[in-house]
Amino acid sequence: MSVRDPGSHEDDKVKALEVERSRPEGTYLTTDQGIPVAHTDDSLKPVPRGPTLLEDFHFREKLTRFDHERIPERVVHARGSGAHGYFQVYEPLTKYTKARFLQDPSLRTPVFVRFSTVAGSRGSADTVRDVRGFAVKFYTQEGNFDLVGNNIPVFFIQDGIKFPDVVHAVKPEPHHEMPQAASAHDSFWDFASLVPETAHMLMWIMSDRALPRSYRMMEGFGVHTFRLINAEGKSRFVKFHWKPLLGVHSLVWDEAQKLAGKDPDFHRRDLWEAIEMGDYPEYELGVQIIEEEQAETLGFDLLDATKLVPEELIPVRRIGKLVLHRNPTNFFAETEQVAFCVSNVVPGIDFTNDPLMQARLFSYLDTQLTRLGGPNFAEIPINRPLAPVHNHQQDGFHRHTIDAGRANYHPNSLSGGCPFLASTQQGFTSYPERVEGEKLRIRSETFKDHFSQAALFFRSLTEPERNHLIDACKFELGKVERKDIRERVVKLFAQIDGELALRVAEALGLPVPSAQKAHTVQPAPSLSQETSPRTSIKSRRVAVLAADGVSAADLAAVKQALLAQGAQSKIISKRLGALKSAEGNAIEVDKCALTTSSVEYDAVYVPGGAASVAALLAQGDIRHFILEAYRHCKPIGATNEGVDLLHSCGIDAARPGVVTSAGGSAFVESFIDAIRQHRHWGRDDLQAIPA
Ligand code: HDE
Repeated sequence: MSVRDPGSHEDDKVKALEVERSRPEGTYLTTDQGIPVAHTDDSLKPVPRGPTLLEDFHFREKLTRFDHERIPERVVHARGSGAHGYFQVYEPLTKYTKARFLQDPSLRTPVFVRFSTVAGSRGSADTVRDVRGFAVKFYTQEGNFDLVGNNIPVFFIQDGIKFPDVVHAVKPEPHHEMPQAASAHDSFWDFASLVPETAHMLMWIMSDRALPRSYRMMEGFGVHTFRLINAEGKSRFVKFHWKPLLGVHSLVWDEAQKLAGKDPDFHRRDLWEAIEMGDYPEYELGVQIIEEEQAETLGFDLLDATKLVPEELIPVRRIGKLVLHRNPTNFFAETEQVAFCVSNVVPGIDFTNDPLMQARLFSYLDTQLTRLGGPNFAEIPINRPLAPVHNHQQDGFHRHTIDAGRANYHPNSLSGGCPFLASTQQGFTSYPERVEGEKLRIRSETFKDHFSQAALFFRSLTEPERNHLIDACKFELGKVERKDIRERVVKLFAQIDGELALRVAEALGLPVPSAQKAHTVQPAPSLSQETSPRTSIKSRRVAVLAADGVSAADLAAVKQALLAQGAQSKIISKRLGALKSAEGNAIEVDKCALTTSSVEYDAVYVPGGAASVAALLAQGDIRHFILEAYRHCKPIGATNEGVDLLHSCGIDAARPGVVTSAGGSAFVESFIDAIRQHRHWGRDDLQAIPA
């Protein structure tokens, strides 16, 4: 019988972790030494009121362990959420790479994914304006491959030596440690205005991309150019992409800020609940493959991480699917202790000379030494490869492996030469790239253009998206106290786009810079979120506002139709318990209006029922709920008397995304279609909405 390769089945990692799990069922309490404990509520002392005795080892152990529970949080990406899953390639990629996990479509490679924000501390809110991390650890048969990406395809800086500077600038200011998880402060914009290479990334973080609706609805990018190497040793450049099957969707800024208070765990909860409910997040892995000769013709440098390759230039080929189907068992053991390292690649994948990537190849392993307390962090269960590990590395803090034998060096004869070297076909061999040049601290001339792609991104957005971006700039700079910094930023914006600079300058009461650069750009629609598929309402949350006397018939029709499309509806009322419908039956309330808010939902529905609507009309919270959802451009549906409630709130049934009718299947279809669109930006009366 052949033994299956570890890492060839989706559950291999979960099974490997099972050995490490400790379950309390049927056990008694013990010390760390396994000594049964009969009493844990009082320390040992001379009765009745004497001092605690030093010999109380149980007391000392319990307190000591508690005192040492914390490890340093990640210096960036401290706040995160993880999930287990698997990756499966659609067809063999043999032509491009020898990586085994990309050869066999029947193989499900186990993965662990961690999503994160960058700037905030571990306890900060999920919905802040920020880049999101999208880090994937593939436990392949040839060892771990970590694709440590972000949800934005470019970065602030071109050379990793500036990473400490950009991170210090965006993190809370050193004198008073404020503000938490926010770029809207002087030091960030001071840095940005002095470092023009930030221009392109500034456009992305001021855009809706920095406010994802869900980790399940954002793209991921490897950012750097990598190499794919095939068995013949041929190298091609590659950019990695993750495409969410639910499409790419965002929150709006006012909503994101409110959510940060109402539910700071909004993204974490969304991911957890989706997986618990079987709505497994899915993403396709995409590649842009670029021949070495082609790289010379792109008009920008592939080694510059402030540049992207527009899909219109080189299409993204979707090569496989990632499915997240299991929540971690323990947050600390898995999500907190997972250690991604950009340097973890498998044969068939290699690095390039991108100076940002080069710094990352050093930094990740280095940071884990402090964060995880020594060099043996790869032995922590979540980090341990499924592929066998044999080498002469030894000792250090927290060593688990017990190495047998006398030979802890290579070459040796005492262990018969083992572990022996893999063949060059099997083992990792670096791509033999030719390198020469003088050693100098100089930026390549090919990295000099900081504005063309910033302009390309800005001009590729739809008008509502551009408005959001400009509003974000007004907000951020409105929080900057120093006028000279604001002025410098506006001058920087003028290098990107005249309209951007003009509108931001006007809002800040600053003169419009005279020197403006006019870029002739051919918009790339793929950069706009609005082009992402709007095919499904799966897992969207619809708030149903109801009180006693609600029409059970209206409610049942809409609820069933939403359910059939995979969406959820939650009945919200003034109190928990059961409502009595107009027809006389009992309807269980899901959420009490006190504990929930419109910002937690994707759409609102008001069913008919005269008594229900009259009761809702008298509640300011409910009117606010509807108006706030309207202001956030969410779909709003109402049937029968429910329509009166919208009218009383001043919402006109003819507005975009407002769906009203006397019920029936036509209503349901239009309402579902409105939810599918996600947000309805065409509402031009939003400034007047008091919510
Ligand atoms: Fe990171 N980054 N980074 N980064 N990064 C870390 O590693 C670093 C960069 C990214 O969920 C740290 O384990 C340098 C780009 C993610 O655990 C640290 C540079 C991209 C995560 C580090 C960058 C990323 C990190 C902190 C510039 C997108 C979270 C804790 C050269 C492609 C991984 C840790 C997780 C985490 C260094 C820039 C993505 C300090 C030096 C560009 C998703 O090693």
